[in-house]
Amino acid sequence: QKLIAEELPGTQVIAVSNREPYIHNKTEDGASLQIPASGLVTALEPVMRACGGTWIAHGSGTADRETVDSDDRIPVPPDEPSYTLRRVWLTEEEQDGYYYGMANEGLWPLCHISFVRPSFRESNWSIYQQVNERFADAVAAEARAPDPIVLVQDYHFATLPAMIRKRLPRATIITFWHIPWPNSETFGICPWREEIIRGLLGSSILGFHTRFHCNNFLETVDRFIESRIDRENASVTLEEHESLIRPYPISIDWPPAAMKGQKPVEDCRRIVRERLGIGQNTRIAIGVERFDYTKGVLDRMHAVDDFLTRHPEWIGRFVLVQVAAPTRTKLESYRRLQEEAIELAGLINEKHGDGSYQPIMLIIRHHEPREVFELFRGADICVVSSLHDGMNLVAKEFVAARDDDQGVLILSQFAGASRELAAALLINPYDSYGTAEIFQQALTMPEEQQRERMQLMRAQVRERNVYRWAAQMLVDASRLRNHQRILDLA
Ligand code: GDG
Repeated sequence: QKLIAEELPGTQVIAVSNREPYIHNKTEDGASLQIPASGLVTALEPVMRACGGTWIAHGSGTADRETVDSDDRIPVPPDEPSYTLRRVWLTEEEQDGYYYGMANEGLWPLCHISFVRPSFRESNWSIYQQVNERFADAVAAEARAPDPIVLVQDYHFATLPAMIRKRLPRATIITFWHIPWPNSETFGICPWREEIIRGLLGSSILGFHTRFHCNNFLETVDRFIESRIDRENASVTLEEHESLIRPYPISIDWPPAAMKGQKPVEDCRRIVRERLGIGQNTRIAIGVERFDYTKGVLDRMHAVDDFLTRHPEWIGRFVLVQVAAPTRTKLESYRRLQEEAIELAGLINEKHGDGSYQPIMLIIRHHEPREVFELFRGADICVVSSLHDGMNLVAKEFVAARDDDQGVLILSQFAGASRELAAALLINPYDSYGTAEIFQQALTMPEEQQRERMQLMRAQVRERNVYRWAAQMLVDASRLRNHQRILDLA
């Protein structure tokens, strides 16, 4: 807020994302409000609360859909409005082509190394571009001045930056790509690689979580597009327009809103065990995610199997509680993952469990952030075993939840978060044997060592919180705008 007031006085901020921060669903007695399971929403929401402005997103709830026939605007958050939510309502065909087809069957598996084959259909690509045009219209309609700051979020909008640039040439467009950017050879299999790169280069600043992903992007541009690349400054100039390519490691609010009103850790430990029917002396490892094949949920279960086979003394005294929020269930690959996970949990429970003890508890439903944090506080270990992940906010949330300085984070070396949280126990999730041994190390780690590791990680997340993520982008934007003003004077 202060930054906007001091560095960017009077500047309007417009954010664009697919997911909306508040979903209104129809219930028997009116409407209920849901906060979606999404890393992007977790990160951007506190920033928008602080900056004000407008957030444009696809309207996904069932409550208002019938009452609005065009895009609408509502003040949010509902309890304490501080910015505007403008919803773009998409038809089923638009959602199928743009969201499920192009974004989630094409770009998502293309950018994550998880060996799921991406599929590209011309019809999806054409709807993807049409939907991006609709969002560009919404941005232009919301702009009060010719030069707002527009925050474009993620792989749903690769062609949007150039479309906004056409409508608002003086806008400062900051695009953030929340998922990894693969190497040029991999990206090159996308039939529309050039159009996507050109679309993104409409941005003033293009951000990734890590420098590694920035370098992959520059290498991809170099290979497929005629442009000028300045490696020293990490920028690309295409048709007189320069885009800065920068790493901005995303993070969470500190302290996170979900920490408000949490009971002491002792109480959370007891309550969680009582609620789940787990013995008070049993150790709990917690996993929380959208049920996505990149998160390595099956690999984590295999590691539990190996762990109990090699260390049978933990049978009856250790449970993996896996919370999985259903996501993209319209897609076959996601439905299959759920089926496989249920089956695998069943097999492992049969192998190591009995009537009263089940080593894997799979809970497939959406949880509210408050419940997720209570689970973090009640657990002994948090397991993040992503096969590939841009950042991973669950890891940072677990750390933020542990104000008792206890608990062990097991973290995949293939998640962006592993670069910052080096005090976690790092794993290769493909190595089930190695991960099993890390479980053993985590369960036998002395309290003093837990404290030291946790304190190091907490200092890191506290310092590099989500406001810092946003502030770094906005400071860079402000520099660009000042530079533009100097050019205008000349
Ligand atoms: C993408 C990138 C990057 C989980 N279950 C529920 C729930 N969650 C929340 C978690 C966390 C968020 O969802 C998940 O964030 P992640 O960062 O772990 O993962 P993605 O959704 O894949 O996010 C990722 C992120 O964008 C930000 O740039 O870090 O790499 O893939 O906050 O607590 N939230 C609710 N109910 C649940 O059941 N409300």
